[in-house]
Amino acid sequence: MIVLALAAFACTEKHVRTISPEADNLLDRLQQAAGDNQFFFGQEDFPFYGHSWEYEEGRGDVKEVCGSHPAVLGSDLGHLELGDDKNLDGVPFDVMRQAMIDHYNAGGIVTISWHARNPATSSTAWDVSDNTVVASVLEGGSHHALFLSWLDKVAVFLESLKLENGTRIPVIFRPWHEHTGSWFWWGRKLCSNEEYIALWRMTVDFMRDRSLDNLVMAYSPNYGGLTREVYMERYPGDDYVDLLGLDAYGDGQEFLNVLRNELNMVAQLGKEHNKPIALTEGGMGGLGNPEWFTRTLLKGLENLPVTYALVWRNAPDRLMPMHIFAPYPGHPSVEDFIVFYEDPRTLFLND
Ligand code: BMA
Repeated sequence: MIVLALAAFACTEKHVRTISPEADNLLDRLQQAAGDNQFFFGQEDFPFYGHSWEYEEGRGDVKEVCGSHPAVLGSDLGHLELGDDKNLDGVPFDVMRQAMIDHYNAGGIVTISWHARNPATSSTAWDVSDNTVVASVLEGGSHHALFLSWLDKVAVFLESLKLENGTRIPVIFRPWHEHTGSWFWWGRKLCSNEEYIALWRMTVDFMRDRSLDNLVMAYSPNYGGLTREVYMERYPGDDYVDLLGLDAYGDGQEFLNVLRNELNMVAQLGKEHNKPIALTEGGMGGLGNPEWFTRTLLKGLENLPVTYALVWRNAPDRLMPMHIFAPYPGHPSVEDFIVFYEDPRTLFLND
């Protein structure tokens, strides 16, 4: 009896789950938006660069099209694990930190993903040459110590996201995403369900042991072929996830049908598990359909309790031609985007 009681105490002492008032408030804001049949619009990296500019204070492609920045700022921590001062897309971490704090102060929402490099081969997150990598970072594995040092660097960054009064800003943290596909070293064919869940829990427990209570953990499988079973087969548990996501890229009727089906399923799961849901990543690469925002995105989310939708980055054209997911001034989808912006269901930073 005594032994059991002690064990239970030790268990609750370690990995304690607490959520800061700011993170709790963020969850409430998300649920409230969905309750009002609205969603927050977001874009990856929008304050750092756009189609034809880089690092110019105050600029933003979306803002230059409709008058407001997106409500959600997404950015990625890839290469932080290497000790670099810029992320995998060249964004200095100091600039990123300040932009996140400023965005929160302006009323916005911040989300972070992490395209961590392959810890076994030192190549990119997309190196799927070896299916023992996840196992190797878990306790007892050959890359466990290295991986803990990576988690430490991420924790240090997350700890630094604070206001002058010391309050940490709430962050939707979304590691190990699109795991139902097999293009990242943590993908479906690259590890077992048990290994994936262990990777996720180890990540969350590490942050909890550092008292990081400002994180809203987002789980985001990839669009396509998602039955309930597939969506949930790697679910780390209600204590380890705060938001149910979906990453979905595409256009056209077939895409729309599947998107709505899968979001419906995620919405049902969100209801059962009492978690907000979101389109955690998406878009139409190159934005070739000038009516994508109203005909695909708005239609895709219609009457579903999706709390936010984040489109991917507008990379500078000189670096990646037409790697764009939102309009910039002069783009053929500007007119349609303004209709999207003015729709009472969409929430931008100005809202
Ligand atoms: C991908 C592309 C890459 C980028 C990565 C991480 O979808 O945009 O160019 O490095 O995301 O942001």
